[in-house]
Amino acid sequence: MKMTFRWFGENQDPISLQEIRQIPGMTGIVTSLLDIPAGEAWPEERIKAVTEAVTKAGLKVEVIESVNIHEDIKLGASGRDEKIANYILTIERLAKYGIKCICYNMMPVLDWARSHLYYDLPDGSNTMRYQASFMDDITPEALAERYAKESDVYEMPGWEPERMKKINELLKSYEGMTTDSFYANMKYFLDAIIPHAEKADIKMAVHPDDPPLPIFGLPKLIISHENIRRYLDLNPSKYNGLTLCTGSLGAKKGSDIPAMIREFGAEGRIHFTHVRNLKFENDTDFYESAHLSSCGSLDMYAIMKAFHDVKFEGWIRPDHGRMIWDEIAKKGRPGYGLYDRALGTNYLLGLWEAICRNNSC
Ligand SMILES: [Mn+2]
Repeated sequence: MKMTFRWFGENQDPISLQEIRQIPGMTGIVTSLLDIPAGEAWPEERIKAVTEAVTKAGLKVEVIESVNIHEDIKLGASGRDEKIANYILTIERLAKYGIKCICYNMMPVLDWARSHLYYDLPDGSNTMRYQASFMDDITPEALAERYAKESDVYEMPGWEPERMKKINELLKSYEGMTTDSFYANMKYFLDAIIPHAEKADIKMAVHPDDPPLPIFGLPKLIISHENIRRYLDLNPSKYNGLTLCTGSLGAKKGSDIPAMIREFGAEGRIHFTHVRNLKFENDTDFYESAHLSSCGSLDMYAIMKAFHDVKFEGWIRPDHGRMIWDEIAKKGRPGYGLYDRALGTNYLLGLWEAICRNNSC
């Protein structure tokens, strides 16, 4: 298991690589080039610059999160072949600089969504929250405006104002899309890229839809054990794998995350994992809690034990944390402050050490 931390890049993140390096047990960085639009090939000099900056800081970058998928690919639209060719170019260029895993998602139109970015908790911290009734009553434009106002220093990936201008057009393009045709479009993409990922030795790791609930009538496919199985079966290569995100899968009540880890992990299909906790307020509403089992609704010990039992050797990172210790003043990206994720890291490493010692490995 290799412990990593998400860093959004120079001028994109208030947290420095030096601060991340000081987290005990931290070895790697997960990053991206946020300004390159989906569908374009990543310029080699940019990849070189970011990997060199991370190496210079004493850390390693082996995972990219994310190389985003253009809507034409998800929709099976006529422009998809050109975008797929650029995706393959990006895979080949990333491989030259030591990248071993690419995280991406198949969420239509929108990236992850929450009703509240800074929801106050009784202990004085704040966190992200998902309240279903709030989401039912809001338009995508109003939600984007709210995000822009609340997170006013950094644009939220997937919710960029430029993109939001075309939101209704984008939503419309999914009208009439059936589950079968969506899977067919995914298969077309996977069959095109996976042979190149194999050659480049880069593991592709799809991230589940977050949250695993329908928003604005859009189809949500990567949300459950059954759907993940169908996605992995679209292309049987081990290079077609999963980013197991406990917070995304866990937001669907009743999901048995340890069972998924045991099944997909034993098959060597989990390459990357985001491990975080959340606290259910009722069947659909939740807020993102501190990582400890006692703070949320997920059993973090059972999750880490399952990873241990399948001999997980991929990359792990703590995921969204709360904003604590006046961090809000530093304007961290929602969910991506330094302190709570650093605490989460060490909680996960503590669980791991105890599990390993108890199992004499
Ligand atoms: Mn995640």
